[in-house]
Amino acid sequence: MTSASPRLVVPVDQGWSFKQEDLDDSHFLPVSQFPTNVHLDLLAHERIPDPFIGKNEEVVQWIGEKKWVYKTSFSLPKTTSDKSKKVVLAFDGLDTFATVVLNGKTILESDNMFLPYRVDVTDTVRTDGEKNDLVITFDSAYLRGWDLVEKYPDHKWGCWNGDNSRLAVRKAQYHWGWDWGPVTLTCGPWRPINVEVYDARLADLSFGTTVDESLKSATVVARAEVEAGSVAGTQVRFDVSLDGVAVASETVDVTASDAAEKKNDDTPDGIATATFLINSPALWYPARYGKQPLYTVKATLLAGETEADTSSKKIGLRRARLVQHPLQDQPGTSFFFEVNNVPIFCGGSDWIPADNFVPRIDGKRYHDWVKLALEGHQAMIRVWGGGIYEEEAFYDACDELGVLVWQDFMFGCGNYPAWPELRESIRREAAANVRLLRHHASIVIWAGNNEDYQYQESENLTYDYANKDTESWLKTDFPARYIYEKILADVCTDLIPGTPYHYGSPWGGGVDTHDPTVGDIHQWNVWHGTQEKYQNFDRLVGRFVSEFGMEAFPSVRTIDQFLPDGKKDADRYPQSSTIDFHNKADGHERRIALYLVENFRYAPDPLEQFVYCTQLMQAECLASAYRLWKRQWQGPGKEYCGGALVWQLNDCWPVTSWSICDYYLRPKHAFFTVKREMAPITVGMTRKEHAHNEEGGHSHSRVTISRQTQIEIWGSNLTLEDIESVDCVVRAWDVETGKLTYEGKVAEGVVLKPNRSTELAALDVPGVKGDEAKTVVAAYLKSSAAGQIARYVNWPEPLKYLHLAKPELKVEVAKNESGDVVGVDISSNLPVKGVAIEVHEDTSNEEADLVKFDDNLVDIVPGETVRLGVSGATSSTQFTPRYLGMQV
Ligand code: BMA
Repeated sequence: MTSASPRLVVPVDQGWSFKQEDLDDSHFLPVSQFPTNVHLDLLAHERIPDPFIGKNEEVVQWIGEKKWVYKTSFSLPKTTSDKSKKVVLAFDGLDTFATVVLNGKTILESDNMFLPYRVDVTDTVRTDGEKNDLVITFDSAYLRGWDLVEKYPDHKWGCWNGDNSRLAVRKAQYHWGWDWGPVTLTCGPWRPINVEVYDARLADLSFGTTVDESLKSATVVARAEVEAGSVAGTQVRFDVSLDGVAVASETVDVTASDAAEKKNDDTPDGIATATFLINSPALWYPARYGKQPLYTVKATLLAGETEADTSSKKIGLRRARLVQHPLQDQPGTSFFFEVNNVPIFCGGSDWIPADNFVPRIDGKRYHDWVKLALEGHQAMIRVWGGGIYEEEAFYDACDELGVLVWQDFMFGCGNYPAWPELRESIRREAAANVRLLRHHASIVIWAGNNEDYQYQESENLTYDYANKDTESWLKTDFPARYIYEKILADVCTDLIPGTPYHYGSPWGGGVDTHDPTVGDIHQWNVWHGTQEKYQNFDRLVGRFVSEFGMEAFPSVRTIDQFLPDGKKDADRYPQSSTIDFHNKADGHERRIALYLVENFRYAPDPLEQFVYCTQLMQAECLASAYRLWKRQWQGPGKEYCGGALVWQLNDCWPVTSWSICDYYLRPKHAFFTVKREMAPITVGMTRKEHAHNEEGGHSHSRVTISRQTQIEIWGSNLTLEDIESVDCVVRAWDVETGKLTYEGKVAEGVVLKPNRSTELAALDVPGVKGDEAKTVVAAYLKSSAAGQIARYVNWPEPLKYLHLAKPELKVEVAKNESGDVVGVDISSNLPVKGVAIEVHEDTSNEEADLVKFDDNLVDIVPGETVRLGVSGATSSTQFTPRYLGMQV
C-alpha cells in the first residue's frame, strides 16, 4: 500500500429519534441519550411510568410486543470521498432483531444482541458531505422468540425463569424476568455505532502472556490483526510502556494470511506479531496480595509514512492457574485459583446486570460497584450467564482494583436449542466477546453456562459423558452440549489457550453437578432444595461454592422509593401486594418466614424492625457459610474449599432478593458480616451439642444420656506471613444478667500459618455448667506484636430462645481532632446481638447515602467498646441504633 491516511472514526450518536413503528412519522421523538433503548426513551418523554415504581412493570409490557424505529442522519466529511477507501458501519450492539436501512437500502438484519456487526457500506454511503439516512427497525424479540419455538417443535423446550421463547433468542436472558428481576423486553441500539473510513485498520490486538514460574520474567507475544486491501509494505509498531515510561518497542512487517488457511470470515488479511521478554516484570496481583500495575501496549499500523491506525490496551502480567489436584485425606480434587504462585481463597459474589436498562449505567457506576465489592473484602466476582458480557468499564475497574473475574458465557437455566444458524451465531458471539475481553488481567476463568447441566440432570435429558462423538450430541434432546463442549470449547482453545474453560457453572467433571468433591457446586439446599438450616453449612461445603444465598429485604429507604406514595403508602407493610410484587422468587413469603421463625422472635410490624430482622437473618446465614467454609482452606494439599461466591452482589432494580447490596448500592447488613469473615485474619467458632450414653447405661436408654455442648475454635490467616505468638482468649457471659462467667486463655503462643486456617481449641462451653443455653462466648486472638487481631462472638442458638433484657446501650459519635465524625462507639452492660447503626430516618436520602460505615451489625459484649468507622457524616448527622429484641 503506497498512499494511506489514518482511519477515521465518526460516531453516529447525534440526532437520533424514535417512534413506535405502527404510528405515523409525526410520532418521532428525540432519544434521551445514545446509546439507548426504548424504555429509557419512553420514560424520558413520560410516555410510560417508571417501570421500577409500584407495579408499573405490568403496565409497560405492551412495549415488548411492538416494533420500534430509530433513525438519524449523518454526513461524512468530504475528505472521505476517495473511492479507494472502505467505509464500514460498525454496530457494537443492537438489541436484538434489527433491520438496518441506509439511504433506502437494507444493509443488515441482525439477531444477536451480543454480537458486534460490521457492515461494508462503501457502495451505499454518501461521502460527498451530503446526509445519509440511517433507519433501524427493531422487531419484538419476545414474539420472534415464540415463532422460533414453533418453528422447531422437535426440540424439547424448557427452562427455569422467564419462558421458552428466551432460549431461541440471543438476547440478555434476564430481560424475560428472573427470580429477582422484572420482565422488561426492551430493544434499541444499546451500544455505540460508528462509521469508519479507512484504507487499512487494526482489526484486533491481542496478547499471549506467559509469566515464568520463577516470576522473574515474562513473555508477551503481541499480535495485531490487520484488515487491508493489500498488506504489502505495511508494518506494525508495538510500544510497551508502564506508567507512561517506555519499556520496549518493536516494528514488524505485516504478513499476509494464507488464503488457503482462511477458516472463516474472522481470519484477518494480515498478521504482525512481536515477542517481548520482560525481565523482573511488574506483576499484577489480586488486591491484598500486591499491586495492580498495568502495562500499556500500543499498536500502530504503518503504511509508508502514514500511521494508518492505532489501538492500545492495558494488560496485567500474572501467572494465573486453576488448580485441580488430589487432596490429602479427602476424596476428589481441589478447585482453587492461584495467582503468581499464591493460592487465593476466593471469597466473593455473583454479579447480575446493574440495571434492566444497561445503557444508563455509566463507567462511574461500574467502578463504584467493583469498589464496593473490594471494600467488602471480596476477591472474586462471577459474571453470571443470564445477563450480558459486561461493559468494558466493569472489567477495567476489576483490573485496576485487583478483583478476580469468573466469566460465564451467556446461557442460563434451560435446555437451549442448537440449529445450524444459531450455532454459527453463537460461535461468532463467543469469538467476538472473547476477543473483546481476553486482555483483562482480572478474568481467570470462562464457564460455558449457568446451571444448564443442572437443568439437564433435573429433566433427565440425554447425557453420556463417555460419548465423545460430538455430532451425535446434536441428535439428542440435549443438543446444547454441542455448544458448551464443542463450540465454546473450540473458541477458547483457539483464542485463549492459557485461560481455563469450565463447561458450566456448576460442573463436576461430567458425572454429577452436585458432587461436592469435584469442580464447583451451587449450594442451594439453604433456601431452595431441602431448605437446610444455615447452621449446617459446614456439611454443605464443596470444593468451590460458586453460588449460595439467602434473601433479605432492601433498605427501608429503597422500599420507600419504590412505593408510589413512599412513607405514606397504604402498602407500606411487609406482606403487602406491592412489596410482594417486588420479590420475584418462588415461595419467597414462606421461605423468608421459615428462616425467620426458626431463628428469631420477630413481628411484621413495624416495617423497619422487620426489614432489620430479615437482614440480620441473611447476615447470620451468609457469614456462617463463609466462616465454616474458610475453615476448610487448610493449606497445601488440604484446600478442601477454595472459594465461596454469594448469590448475589447486586440488584437490577429495587427488590427483595438475595443481593447483599441493593439497586442503589446501599449495603444490606450481610455485606458487613461477609466482609468481617473475609478479613485477612479471623477467628471462627462453632457450638455443637453432643449426646452419648453414659457408661453402664442401657444402649437404648433415653435417660442415662449425657449431653455436652462443645465449642470449637480456629483461626484463619489469609495473609502470606506467619502470625506468631498468638493467644486465644475466651470470655463468657450470662446473656440475661451480663455477668462475666468465664475468662481464660484457651490457646497460647500459637503460630497461625499463612494462607490457611488453623484449629486452636475444642472445649465445653465455658461458664456456669447447665447454663450453656444462655451463655454468650467471645473469642479474641491477640498477638504480642499487634494486640487484638480478631474477634468473634458466638451465641446460643436458636436466638429466639434467649430472654433478652433491655440493655443500657451507649452509642457515641467519635470525632477526630479537626472535629470530623470518624466513627460511632458502641458499648453495653449486657450482650447485645446485631447492633446496627442507621442514619436517622428523617435524614434525606441524598445526605444519608453519603454516610459510609466501614462495619455494621456488630455483636456487643459487656466491658468492650466497639467502634464502627464512619465517613461522609457531618456533626449534624444523627445516628440511631437497632438490635435484636429491641422494643419498638
Ligand atoms: C441460581 C442462579 C439464578 C437464580 C438464583 C436464585 O442458581 O443461577 O438463576 O436467580 O439461583 O434462585
